[in-house]
Amino acid sequence: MKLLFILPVLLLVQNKVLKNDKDLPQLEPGFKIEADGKPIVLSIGHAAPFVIDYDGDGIKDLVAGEFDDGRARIYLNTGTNKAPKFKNFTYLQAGGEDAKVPPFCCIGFDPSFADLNGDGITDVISGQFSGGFINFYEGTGKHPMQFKKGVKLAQPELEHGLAPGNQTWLMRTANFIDFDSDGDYDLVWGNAEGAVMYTENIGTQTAYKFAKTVPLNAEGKPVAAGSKSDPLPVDWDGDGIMDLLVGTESSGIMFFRGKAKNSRDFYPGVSVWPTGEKEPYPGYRVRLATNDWNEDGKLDLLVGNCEETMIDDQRATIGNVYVFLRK
Ligand SMILES: [Ca+2]
Ligand SMILES: [Ca+2]
Ligand SMILES: [Ca+2]
Ligand SMILES: [Ca+2]
Repeated sequence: MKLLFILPVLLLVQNKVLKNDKDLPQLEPGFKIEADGKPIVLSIGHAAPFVIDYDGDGIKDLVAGEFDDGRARIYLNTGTNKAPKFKNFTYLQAGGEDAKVPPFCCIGFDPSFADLNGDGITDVISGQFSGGFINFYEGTGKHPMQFKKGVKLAQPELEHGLAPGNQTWLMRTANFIDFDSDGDYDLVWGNAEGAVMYTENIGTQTAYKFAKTVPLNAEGKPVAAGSKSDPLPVDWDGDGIMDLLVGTESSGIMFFRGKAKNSRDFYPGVSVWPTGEKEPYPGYRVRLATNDWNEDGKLDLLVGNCEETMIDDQRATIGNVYVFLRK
């Protein structure tokens, strides 16, 4: 009698584990985002996309970080929300000049937009390779967006030095999101060793203060995503529970399905691509964003990559931004 009562509950829980490919959100073949009829090419690669209405006209725009000079390009949308079109770009401005982070190894400008200080104006943040530093550019409220000169976030937890042999603070890919749904922005970040870390904001909406960093887990063990992880917390399967998409060095993208609201524990990671399918883009070191790109009510995936090529007979790296629409 007792068993009969418990069994349906167990089945319900087990169904949440991805059993096979049909449980994966299905994606259409991808395409490269173009500007003026040609694919956008990010200099020295490490393309890091973010979608936001940059000029405040109600139509979403594209921000794409790149390695070269550690800058971020702004592509204003000359089309619509349903059918974005881009022409040319300008560089993201802070303190009256191009905002730059120190590009090194495997990360250039890696933008995350959030109103971190809660003044109603969007700010922009980017991690960097060395020292675990996070660059904070406070928004001024102008349209198109303008930012104050960058500062390193002044929080002890965010200022760990470069300990010999410790890769934890190297290549901090920082994403700000309200992970625990308490109204303030928390920090979810990846690093050179492929971990996914969580630094909770224990301050208030207007005065951030960060707790000690802890790992995010899969089945109770710290998430291990190969190396050079770029985690993106998002409800990817649309069940109301936050999941984790993690871009990796090898070009793969892992999907960790969320177990419960505000839980730091996730189901085991699987590829977002069906079993046996190769990633539908060349290169490696992918950076992710999600957005309903074609406004059909379904969340789509944007992937920035890094790819080796030849420019003027010299070996070089470039990056593109791909869109994968949800079926
Ligand atoms: Ca702000
Ligand atoms: Ca929060
Ligand atoms: Ca979910
Ligand atoms: Ca869509």
